[in-house]
Amino acid sequence: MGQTVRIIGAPMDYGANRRGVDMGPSAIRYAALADELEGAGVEPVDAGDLHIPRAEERDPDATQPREGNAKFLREVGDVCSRLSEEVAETLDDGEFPLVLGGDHSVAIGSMTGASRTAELGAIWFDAHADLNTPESSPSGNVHGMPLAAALGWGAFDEMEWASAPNLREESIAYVGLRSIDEREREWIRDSEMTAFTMADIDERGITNVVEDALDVATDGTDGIHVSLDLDWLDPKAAPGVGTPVRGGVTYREAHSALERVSTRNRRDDILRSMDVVEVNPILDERNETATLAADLTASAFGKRIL
Ligand code: NNH
Ligand code: MN
Ligand code: MN
Ligand code: MN
Repeated sequence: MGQTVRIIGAPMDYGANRRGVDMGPSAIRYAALADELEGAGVEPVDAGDLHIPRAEERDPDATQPREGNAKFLREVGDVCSRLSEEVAETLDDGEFPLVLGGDHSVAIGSMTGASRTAELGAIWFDAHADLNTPESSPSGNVHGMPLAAALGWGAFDEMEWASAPNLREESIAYVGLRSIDEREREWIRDSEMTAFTMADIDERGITNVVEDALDVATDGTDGIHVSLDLDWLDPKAAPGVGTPVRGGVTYREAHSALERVSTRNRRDDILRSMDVVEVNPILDERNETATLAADLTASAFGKRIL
């Protein structure tokens, strides 16, 4: 048997603008994630779900940053701190942390945990840039902020749970961007991050773009975090997400991308952690988006057609 992959459910929806993503971990498990992983040649172990109080029992505005707006900030901080511990412990135990969201703010916990004892690169498969700070956010939803949080930008600099200790801008690559807020656009241009938009994929093809993203994230790092937001895909392929944006990657492009990740991983042992987020079963059609999430994860771990 290959590597042990520890499945960690983070059924949290505090960071999203609507309920439903808290059911993501159940839906992805129901879509036979464990069998898919076994088929890919790794050994899944399920650590169960983090305990997450229901949003209705909490006050979204109980804690606010010094400036701006970030709903359920205290709750997100609490969950991400616990998740970070679990991810770090998984790595200590020699296993691979696979985090099932939940909304994309879980990535703050994944990345802080995975970067405790290693320089971390990151590939962000997403329609969105997730680079808002509480000051710039148009929505106050923390799922639009995880990269800013992990980089310690804006009001996040004083939140100890948020910053990833060993994650540098220059080791982050976006793939598939198509919905960027005004301030995010300026910040991406001024930053050292690498951003491949849908236009880059149109022009150069998904495999070239992903190879370049892998070069960026692996250069000078000890391993990479792969963050897979299902709204990265076109809504035709992945309807079960809270913030669909037309013009995303196709079913085949998505598989191809994650197959590139696994091919590189087989060669250079680069994968350190991964999260699969934003699956919303309430908005889905026959669990199709969760099924796709499970399939794509298996592709990242080496599942092949033949
Ligand atoms: N950029 C918007 C915001 O910050 C939308 C973010 N939504 C996402 N991100 N689903 O992946 O609110
Ligand atoms: Mn242990
Ligand atoms: Mn996202
Ligand atoms: Mn998104």
